Amino acid sequence: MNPKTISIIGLGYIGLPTAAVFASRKIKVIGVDVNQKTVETINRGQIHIVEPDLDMVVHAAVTNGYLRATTQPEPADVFLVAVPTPFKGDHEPDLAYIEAASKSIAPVLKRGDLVILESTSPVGATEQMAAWMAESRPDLTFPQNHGEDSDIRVAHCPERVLPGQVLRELVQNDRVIGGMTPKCSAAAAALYKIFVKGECVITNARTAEMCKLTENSFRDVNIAFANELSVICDKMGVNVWELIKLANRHPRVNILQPGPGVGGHCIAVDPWFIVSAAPEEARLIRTAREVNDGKPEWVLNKVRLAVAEYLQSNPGKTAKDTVIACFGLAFKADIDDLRESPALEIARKITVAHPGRIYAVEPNISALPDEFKLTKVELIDAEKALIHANILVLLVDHTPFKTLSSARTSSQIFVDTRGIWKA
Ligand code: SAJ
Repeated sequence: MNPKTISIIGLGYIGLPTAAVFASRKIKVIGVDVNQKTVETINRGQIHIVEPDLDMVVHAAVTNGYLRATTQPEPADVFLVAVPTPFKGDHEPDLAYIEAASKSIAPVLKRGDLVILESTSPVGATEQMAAWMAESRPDLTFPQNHGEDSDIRVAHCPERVLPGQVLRELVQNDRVIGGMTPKCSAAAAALYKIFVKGECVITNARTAEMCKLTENSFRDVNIAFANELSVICDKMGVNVWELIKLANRHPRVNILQPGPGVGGHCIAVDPWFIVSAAPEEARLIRTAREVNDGKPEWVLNKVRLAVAEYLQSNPGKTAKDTVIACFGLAFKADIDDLRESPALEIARKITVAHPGRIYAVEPNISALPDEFKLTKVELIDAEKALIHANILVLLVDHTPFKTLSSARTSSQIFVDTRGIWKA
């Protein structure tokens, strides 16, 4: 495939890096986003998200004239939809962004165009997207009713890159390509081969949709196993971190790491799309979600017990005199992303419940999120927190936290949710 122009709809954590990588291969890319500020930032050659090296690639793409952003879709040969798919109140997938994107590109579609859905989606979403476009453009034919000979080709190709390593994984990872017809798949595979060094494996749209949901559910279920083990081991007085290291020496055992819960906008969301489609059958997947979602409450109880223990060994002190420091707010190590972060949720709940001083240590941000304004939480550096806090709560295994253990004093009580501090 040799497209002259590619349009990327949604310039977020997936859309922007993808746009920049296509542009770096000297293809004209039109990025479309509903947010005017995002569009202006990108057109200045800057970025609105944090991802290693992305600023350089975007700056080069814009300066060289290959990448331009706009709020209104324009004609192109390929449209790549990378918009969010959150869930609604009862964990049902919310396709509103995909619907809006489909309806916004429909007026500029022309015969021969290829439309690819990259957003993580429930099974059937690609067909639904094609139906929305067909509704708006009765003058064009689509694969659902014209098969191989349709004017417009439609495919699902889920993104699978790890935040923090997006630029490397975009190029190196294998891609699952699910066209609505074999011709759609072939066109999409040819497109990705422009920059993908991994294999482009062809299947149908529904299997590709389920594949992405399966990958994230697999990880969620495995983290839930580790989280459940951590709760069981705590009850039994067994060190779960040592236990997992030992068990993982078995050639067919590979247990993941327990933590304060599962965060981010993917693993804590996508399994619900399976549960919502098969509520009776998806028993393990639902339970894993519940186990992981229950972990922050368990950690909060540990913090309450730590405060009680501190007060017991320091007669005359009150909870108001007790200083708690939370180490880490991000949803995982060495990133600044606070979205759906269990660490942030725990810090927020400590802030509500604890009458004393609270420190937050988060080396990857320069200011606390707005919700902490007007609260007693103070963003300080790790050294200061280690001097002044009585209770240390380790929530994220950021690299700089790993060596802090030796600086603790024996009177400080700690709650280590990541197993990186020595007892
Ligand atoms: N976590 C643990 N223990 C572990 C591993 C992770 O508690 O052993 C926690 C993390 O702290 C974090 C959450 O799980 O809160 C998710 O982190 P992650 O690194 O497992 O995954 P994400 O959300 O950053 O990215 C995932 C990836 N999916 C898989 O690895 C199967 C990525 O490849 C996907 O592209 C991404 O979701 C997505 O966009 O769907």
